[in-house]
Amino acid sequence: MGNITFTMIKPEAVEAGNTGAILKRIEESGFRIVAMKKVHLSEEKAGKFYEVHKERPFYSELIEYMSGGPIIVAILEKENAVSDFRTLIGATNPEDAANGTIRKEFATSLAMNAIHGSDSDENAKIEADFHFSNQERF
Ligand code: IDP
Ligand code: MG
Repeated sequence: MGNITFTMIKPEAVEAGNTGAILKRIEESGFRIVAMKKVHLSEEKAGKFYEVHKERPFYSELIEYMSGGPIIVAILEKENAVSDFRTLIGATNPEDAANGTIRKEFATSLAMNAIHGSDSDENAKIEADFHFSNQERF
């Protein structure tokens, strides 16, 4: 038993057929999948998920992108889940992402960076609860 983080495989990575390869990287890195599904967020729902970024200049671009196609959402469990997962995915901008990270391998730009990872234990819980009921977690 560890703690949890929340992830999304973003639309362009799903569209490109990278779901399986990314999930393989995640499981090989010691994360256990607690819950997972494929969803297509409405603009309204994407807007609510990213409400913390409302004031940032890229907010409307982000909402359009994240509601532009289906995504994979999942809850992951591991010791130090949040920080270990941020290390695994790499920096927000793939140009700054370290070799061997998921964003280095799969991201196509700063905006289209393949994958999301929660930035704190508190946000991991909020984001997991946004997408999953308790009955969907195993
Ligand atoms: P994070 O995903 O690494 O935590 P955040 O700063 O929380 O990065 O930004 C959320 C998402 O918004 C990023 O993953 C990326 O898709 C997008 N984003 C961040 N900065 C920019 C930007 O300057 N232009 C366009 N999109 C951006
Ligand atoms: Mg973030």
